[in-house]
Amino acid sequence: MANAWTVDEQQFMQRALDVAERGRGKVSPNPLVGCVLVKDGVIIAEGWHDHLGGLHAEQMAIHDAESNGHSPNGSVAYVTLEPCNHFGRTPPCTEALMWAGVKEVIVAHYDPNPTVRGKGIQVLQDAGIEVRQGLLESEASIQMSPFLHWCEHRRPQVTVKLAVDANGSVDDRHLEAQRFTSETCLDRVHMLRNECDAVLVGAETVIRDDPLLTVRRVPCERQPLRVVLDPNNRTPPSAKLFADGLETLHMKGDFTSLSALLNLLGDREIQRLMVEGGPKTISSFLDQGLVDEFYFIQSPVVHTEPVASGIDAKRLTAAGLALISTEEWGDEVLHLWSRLNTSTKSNRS
Ligand code: AOF
Ligand code: ZN
Repeated sequence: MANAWTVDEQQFMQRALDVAERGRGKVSPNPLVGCVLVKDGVIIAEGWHDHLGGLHAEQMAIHDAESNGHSPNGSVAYVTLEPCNHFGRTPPCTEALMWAGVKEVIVAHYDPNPTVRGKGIQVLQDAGIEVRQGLLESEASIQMSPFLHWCEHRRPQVTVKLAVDANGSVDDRHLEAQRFTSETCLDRVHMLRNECDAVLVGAETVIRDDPLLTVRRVPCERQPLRVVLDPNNRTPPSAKLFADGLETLHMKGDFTSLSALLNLLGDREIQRLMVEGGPKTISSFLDQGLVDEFYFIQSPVVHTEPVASGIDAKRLTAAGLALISTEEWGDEVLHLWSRLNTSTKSNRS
């Protein structure tokens, strides 16, 4: 029987989810986590996991209360993830909550990390702290989906980005290689890259576009790992991405199993992989049922000598994806397709 949550409780957890967003792009391989402390129906402190190695959300919230002159003693903590009970990069949050005198902890999502898995909740309950779990759980699971996916499958969630013209073409043979989407759209793509741990393209894209595949238009603390699939060893050694000193994983030769590649990236704690092109590479991921999210960007421009992408709604549906939202990204329209809100399962073999 699900808990019946009050409107206030839902709003407090929503605030915890909102502040967790402040760590976006900075905490991987940790999840985004937010926490608010509530006393007498009012939020007295907020905390979030801000960057890898930084304080956990609960500890930041307790600090926040103290530095604002509030005592956390007797407060209720709303946390988006089950508090940890282990010494990792920080001491256990369970101890911090007990020491602070928090009387109740409300958790959105349990922590599937093998070092936690219910132990955090158990320790709090053993100490006489009331714990309730499940408030805005599915919202939290979407927010921390790369972490949850990696805990379950030990391989990255796969996010594809593809930009097409008004007729579904990815390129104009008539022109030198050039971007056809707007500046605003490019900003959004860089934001998305910044949320991913690795970016993958095929040799074709390196040969035609000579891209850097770095995050440049938004602040970035750690550049994603670049992965180039080059089965026929065609990538020129002079390509820019081999020359900037950042790491590139160059998969030369007959590396046919994308599934094995995902396992390899998972072993490196890559939790979210962005596949940026081109259509041949993207098609291979779709055909093997390996795509979790698809950012399909449609531009109003019309190419003179089009190069058909071969990817449309029918194809995405066949790959197990569903259209979940449509929004404007500058001059373009983003159609976001996903399997994530129907299932977090994928297929590690
Ligand atoms: C929490 N609150 O804000 C976060 C938690 O390496 P560490 O010490 O930062 O620990 C990382 C693990 O702790 C991570 O894999 C996840 O299980 C949990 N993250 N837990 O209580 C937080 N970020
Ligand atoms: Zn913790």
